[in-house]
Amino acid sequence: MSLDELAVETCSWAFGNSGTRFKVFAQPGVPRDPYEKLADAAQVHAYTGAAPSVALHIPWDRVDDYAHLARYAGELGLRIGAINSNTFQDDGYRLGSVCHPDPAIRRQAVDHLLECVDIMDATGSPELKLWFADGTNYPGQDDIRARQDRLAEALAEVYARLGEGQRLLLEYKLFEPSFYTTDVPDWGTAYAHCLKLGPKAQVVVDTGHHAPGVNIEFIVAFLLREGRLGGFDFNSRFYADDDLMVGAADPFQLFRILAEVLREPSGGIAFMLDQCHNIEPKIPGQIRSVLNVQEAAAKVLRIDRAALSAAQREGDVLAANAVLMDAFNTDVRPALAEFRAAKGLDPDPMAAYARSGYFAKICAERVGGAQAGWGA
Ligand code: LRH
Ligand code: MN
Repeated sequence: MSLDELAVETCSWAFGNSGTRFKVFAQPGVPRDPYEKLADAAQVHAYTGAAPSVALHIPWDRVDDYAHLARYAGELGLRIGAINSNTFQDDGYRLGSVCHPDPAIRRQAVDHLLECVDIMDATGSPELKLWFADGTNYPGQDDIRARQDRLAEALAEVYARLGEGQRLLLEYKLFEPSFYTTDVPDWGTAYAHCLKLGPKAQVVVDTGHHAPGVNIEFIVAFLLREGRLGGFDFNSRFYADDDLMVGAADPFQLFRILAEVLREPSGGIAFMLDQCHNIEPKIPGQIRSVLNVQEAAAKVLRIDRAALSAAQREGDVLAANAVLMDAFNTDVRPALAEFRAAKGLDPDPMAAYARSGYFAKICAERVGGAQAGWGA
């Protein structure tokens, strides 16, 4: 992959208000509907040239006419990316959704997933991204294996509904909101379900969904080798699912992950952001995140692969490590500024956006109405 081909998918919910269980801090100028979220996402693409699609989350982005929304995205120079389901906010989902003991609740959840595929048909989106909050909080609360049976049954029904060119991306997460079992807790569980489903089912690696110390690039290498890496939910964390800006907490980890992905043509791997800008301004937060992925990718593209393979073959541990560290320690910012200028973009997207006056404009315009958020 060349830097020109690098495309990072922003996420609609990053432009809305978000927070923690302690507080959601509302910010001025926050969008009130999916159209305003798309307008903000278009700003990220306008200044980075590398964010041509935006993921939606249903029902947070529910509209009457999804085809009209997709056309509006097109007018903004964007396309609708992954459609994210939400089976974690209805009162009925207290004990789970597709894994719930009650078949009526499972039916409700599967019907929502099928509605998301209808939305993919209307928006032309190729990806259905499934994350399930399903799990238990206490030993004995439910039958762990029976829940897997229910999950497999639901996934099979949704998989069968997928149309031409559509795929299902299954996301795993170690814990939260469940604190004893999570029904899709790790890459192995997601991978096993995808294998059972078929070739249109792949795994999403959310960089915030692992136990501390897990080597994520190993998981990435393994899934790539199996052809089952569907994409990433990029963010970063110091502790748990902090959903901070990708590359902010651990730029070396992002570099190591991309070093595995960019070894080969990585077409078909979705680079999505899944973040919450709880205290920082949202559009600059997304711009900074896209730039962080670009910088990490630019460093990775400087890895001398021939020298690396030679050192690895010869078992020259230090030489092999040095090849990677040389690339990581390369300051790619001047080259990226030139790369942007050559594409007719401002070399400093953050400064260009700040000078644009867009923020002041939306703060003045977006008065009244309800600001978008997680609605949790
Ligand atoms: C769950 C998750 C999932 C989304 C949500 C916004 O933690 O990572 O990808 O549905 O965040
Ligand atoms: Mn995620």
